[in-house]
Amino acid sequence: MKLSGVELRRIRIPLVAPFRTSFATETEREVLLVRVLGAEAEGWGECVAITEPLYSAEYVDGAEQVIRDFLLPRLPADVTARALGPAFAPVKGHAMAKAAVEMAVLDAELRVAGMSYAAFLGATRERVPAGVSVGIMDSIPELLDNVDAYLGEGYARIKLKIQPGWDIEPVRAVRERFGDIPLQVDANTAYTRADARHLAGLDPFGLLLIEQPLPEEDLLGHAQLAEAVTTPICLDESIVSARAAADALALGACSIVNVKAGRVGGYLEARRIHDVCAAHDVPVWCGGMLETGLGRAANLAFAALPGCTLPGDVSASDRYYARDITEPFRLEDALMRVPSGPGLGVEPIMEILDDLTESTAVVRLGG
Ligand code: OSB
Ligand code: MG
Repeated sequence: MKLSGVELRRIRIPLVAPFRTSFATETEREVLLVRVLGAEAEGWGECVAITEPLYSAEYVDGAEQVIRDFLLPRLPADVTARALGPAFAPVKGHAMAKAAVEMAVLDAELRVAGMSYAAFLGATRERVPAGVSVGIMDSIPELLDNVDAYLGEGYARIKLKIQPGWDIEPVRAVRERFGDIPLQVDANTAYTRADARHLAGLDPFGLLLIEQPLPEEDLLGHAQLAEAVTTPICLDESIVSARAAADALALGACSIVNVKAGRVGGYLEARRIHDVCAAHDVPVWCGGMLETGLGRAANLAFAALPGCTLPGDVSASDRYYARDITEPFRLEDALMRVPSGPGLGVEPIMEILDDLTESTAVVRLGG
C-alpha cells in the first residue's frame, strides 16, 4: 500500500469524571491520532501515551516527535503492517508511538482487503463481557456508589485502583456490600518487595488477581511475591513484549497477563503475547488506556480472541466520555459488540473530532 501522507492530530477530550490512579489524576485526555492517507483507503491509529511519563516512560509530546522524526522517515515506500516491525526495529523503545502508526496502517490495509480487525486477529466471539476500572476515590461511600452504578449498568467485573493507604479497606467494603462479584485490583507499581506481608492481607477477599504491584523492571520481585500471597499476580507494565511475557511466565512472576497493544508496540505483538500465554494456559485480558472509540474498536477485536478468558478494561464510551469521537460504544444486555466492518469498523465523526482538535500536522510522503 502506498501512502501519500500522514496526519498527526492532537485532540483534547474531557473525561466524565476524574480518574485517579496511584500515579496521576486525569480529568481529560490529550490524545495523539495518526491518520494515514492511502490511495484506496485511509486509516486511523490512536496513541495511548498520556500527557506525562508517569505510567511508562512514554508521553504524548515525545510520541509525536518520535513518530514525526524517526518512524515516518522509516516507512517503506510500499507499506504493510507486517513490514513495520523490521522497519522500526532500529528505534529503541517507544512502543506506544510504534503501535499508533501500526494501528493506522493496519486499519487502511484491512479496509482495502475488506477484512475486520477482529477477523484479522483471529477473534472467535461477536460480543464480549465488559470490565470497568474504578479509580481511587476520596471516600469509601463514594467508591461504593460508583461500584453500585457500574454493576447496575451490567459490568461483569470490577477493578479497583489501589495504592498504599487505599487497598485493604476499599476491597473489604466492596466485598461486604456486593458479595462475591468478580473483583480485582491494580496497583500500577505502587508497592515494594517489602510490602509482601501487607499485600497478603488481600488474600482473604478472593480477588481474581492483583495487577502490577511492583515496579516494571522487577520480574524477580513479582516471582517472590507470587510465592508469598495466594492472590494470582497479573502483570501489566512489565509485559513490554512477547519475550518479556515468556520470561515472566518462566520465572513465575505472573499467572495472568494484561495485554495492551500500545504498551507492546502494536496488535501484531499483542497477538504474539496472546499466543504465548495460550500455549501456557495462562489467561489473558485486554487492558485499556481510556481510549476513544477508535482505540476501543481495536481493543474489542483483541478482547474477542479465544485466549482472552477474563473480562477486559473495555468499557462503554459513556464510562469515559460524554461525547466520544466515534459513534458511542454501549453495553447491550451487559455485553459489548465487537465491530465487524472493514478495518476498525468505526470512523471518527469529523464535526466532533474537529471540535476537539488542538493541532493538525500533515507529513507528505514520497508515494
Ligand atoms: O493500568 O490499566 C492501567 C488507565 C491509564 C493508564 C493505566 C491504566 C489505566 C486503566 C484504565 O486502568 C482502564 C480503561 O481504559 O478502562
Ligand atoms: Mg494496569
